[in-house]
Amino acid sequence: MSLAAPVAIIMGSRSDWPVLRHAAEMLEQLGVHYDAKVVSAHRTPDRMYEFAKGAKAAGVKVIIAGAGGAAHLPGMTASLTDLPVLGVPIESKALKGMDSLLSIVQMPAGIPVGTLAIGEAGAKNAGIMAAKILALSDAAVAERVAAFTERQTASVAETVEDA
Ligand code: RP5
Repeated sequence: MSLAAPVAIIMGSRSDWPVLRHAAEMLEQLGVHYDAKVVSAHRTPDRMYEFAKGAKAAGVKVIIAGAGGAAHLPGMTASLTDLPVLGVPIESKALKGMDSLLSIVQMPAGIPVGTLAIGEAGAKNAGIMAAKILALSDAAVAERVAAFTERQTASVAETVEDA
């Protein structure tokens, strides 16, 4: 029995929400339910462990994990669950998110994290990617993803006259 929304958005700090909310908004646009919570690999390791170990049984299908700096949350979460984990590097002040990106993307073979772009684009794409994963077994979500892509294509003007 599913107890949780199919997508869980977790983030290392409340300060990551202004970026991760773009994933949430994309999921809302695509009609996909999500839960969002702060789960820090460093400050709340027990919460991370409990979440990652329980997510699948609770009905979660895809995890979006955003973190910045020494961004261990996506990789640690992936090591604790069979669910697909999408990592969103947060743009850090000191190193502009390169630290976050490299921390998330350079996983050892055997523990994959699907790493997206740094910041807002990565968060939006994580939302779309999560919906596309669900769409493999949910025709209604597949239709909404296809409609979103069609609308996006139709919105791109060929001319630059009014740009
Ligand atoms: C990481 O440290 C978080 O994901 C966040 O991006 C970064 C800074 O966190 P705060 O100091 O703003 O809480 O764990």
